[in-house]
Amino acid sequence: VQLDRPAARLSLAHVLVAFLAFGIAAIFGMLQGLDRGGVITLPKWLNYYQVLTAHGVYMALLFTTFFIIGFLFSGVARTTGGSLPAPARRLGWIGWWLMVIGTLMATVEVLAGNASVLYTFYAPMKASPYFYIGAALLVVGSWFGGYGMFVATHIWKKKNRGKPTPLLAFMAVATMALWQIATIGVALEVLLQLIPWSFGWVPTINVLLSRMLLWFFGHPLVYFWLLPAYAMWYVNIPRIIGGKVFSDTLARTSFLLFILLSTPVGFHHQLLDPGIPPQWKFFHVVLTLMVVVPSLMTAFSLFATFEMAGRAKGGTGLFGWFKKLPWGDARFMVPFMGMVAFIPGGAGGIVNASYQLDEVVHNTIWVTGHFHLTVGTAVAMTFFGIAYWLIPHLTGRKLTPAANRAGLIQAVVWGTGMLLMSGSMHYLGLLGVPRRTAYTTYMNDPTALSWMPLQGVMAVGGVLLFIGAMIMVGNVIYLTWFAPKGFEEYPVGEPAQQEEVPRLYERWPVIISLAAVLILVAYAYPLIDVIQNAPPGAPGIRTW
Ligand code: HAS
Repeated sequence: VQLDRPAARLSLAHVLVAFLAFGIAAIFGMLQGLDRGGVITLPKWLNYYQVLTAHGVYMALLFTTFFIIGFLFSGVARTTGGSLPAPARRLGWIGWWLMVIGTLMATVEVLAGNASVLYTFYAPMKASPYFYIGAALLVVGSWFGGYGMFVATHIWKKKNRGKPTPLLAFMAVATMALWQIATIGVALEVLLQLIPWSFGWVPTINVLLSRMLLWFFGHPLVYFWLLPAYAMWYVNIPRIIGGKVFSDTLARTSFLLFILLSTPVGFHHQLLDPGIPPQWKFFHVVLTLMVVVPSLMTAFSLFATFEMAGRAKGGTGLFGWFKKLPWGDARFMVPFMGMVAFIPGGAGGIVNASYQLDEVVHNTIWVTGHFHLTVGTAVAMTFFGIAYWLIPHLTGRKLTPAANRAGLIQAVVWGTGMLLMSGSMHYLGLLGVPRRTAYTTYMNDPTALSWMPLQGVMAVGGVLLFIGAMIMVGNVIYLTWFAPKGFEEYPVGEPAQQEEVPRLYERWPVIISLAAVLILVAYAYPLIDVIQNAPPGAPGIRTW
């Protein structure tokens, strides 16, 4: 199935903005890495915190959100007949414009030095109101993207009564449903707290409440990044390796578990925050360890998919099937490297989530290492792998052997860069090195001086990542405008066996209500507590 032009244009518009943001983010990333490592000193008008904010916002918020919406739209179109109904496309374009306008507003403010608040924009650090409005537009725009996907799938369902939604479209709906729930937190924070406060309409802000609302959003945000990568691993990879989807129902189950469990866990980012009773933190820790389960199911399912495909190709013995996988195909190899990185990345997450262990690593550069393995390697490399077939499919071109080779080289450069950078970050974190600080030797303190060699390794890793990013951007430009014309397959795997999808799996009101109940149990009391008991008059801390 070839996507028709209108659907392809919508998807491509998102993907191209994503890679533009990615390229800019990579430049900022290298600059802040070199500054922190003491290799260069950034000027006052473009200081470390400004550049770090730009890097975080562009990479973690813009690259991901634009790419995800572009990819998921294409997945819905591909599995529901090759096109998107007009109302869905209209919603998609409204969303795209809102996101672009929001991006431009936020960019101006960051570059002007009015918003050096990092990508988590914690109060009481204050940015210009236009930065927050830009962020709000980004979120609202992404909602429209989600509505577009809901409408497209709904129309398909009406025409195909009784049939389950195709797996990839189901995953798109699940991801965007999760996103709708997650963004309630940040929307409330930005609209009711940050914007009025930064305009000066209210004198103070309830910092504890703002952090709680941010992390209500912040953890499901990471699953909003992860689930499209999982969709690729579950649905596209089997076809690329010449195999089958191990189990359709298992894949759907893991996505539903993410909807239920990814929000009521935010306190694991706040285990060291004041104002939250420890029993509530412990409750969120328990739920966090439960949200690990769908990832373990995914790992299991991937191993099964690989083994089945390898054996079908004649691989024998305990590991003979492994050799039969298409190691020279960038569409497989690049995401595979991401999967491998996700094993230590996920294990690090479990360390973070373990209440007592987090006391060791919280606010150290270990956490930065953790998210460069998860979002920076597992998710980003999967998105690269998607780009190698999605972009030529959308532009009517071919992934040439040269572009494939460039993809493999890019992956080695990126992977090595991450290994050096993230490895050093994890180690330094255990020594207590703080995250989010510009270059400092703490007045030549011997302990701080002993960190410097590894900070240098981090900077070398950063340079490699920059080179990798530029190869990627070059490949995106090539595949969009210069590769030879032709047809590139949009790979979608078939299930290994026909399974009856339980009807409950598509009863969205029931699923969302269940998620709401869990959220209420996990958050209602602490939220009321933090609103009612905020110390009035304390500087920078009051209820809205
Ligand atoms: Fe995390 C902090 C806990 C997953 C991103 N995380 C962060 C931050 C980010 C982030 C950005 O509990 C920093 C926020 C900030 O700026 O302050 N995280 C977890 C847990 C998981 C987890 C329990 N995180 C992610 C993912 C992210 C991400 C995914 C982005 C995409 N994280 C935390 C905690 C903190 C935190 C605390 C706060 C720390 C602090 O103190 O501030 C779990 O979801 C992880 C489960 C994953 C697995 C791995 C499954 C493996 C698979 C691959 C299979 C491989 C194959 C290939 C098949 C259990 C599916 C095999 C081939 C071979 C050859 C072997």
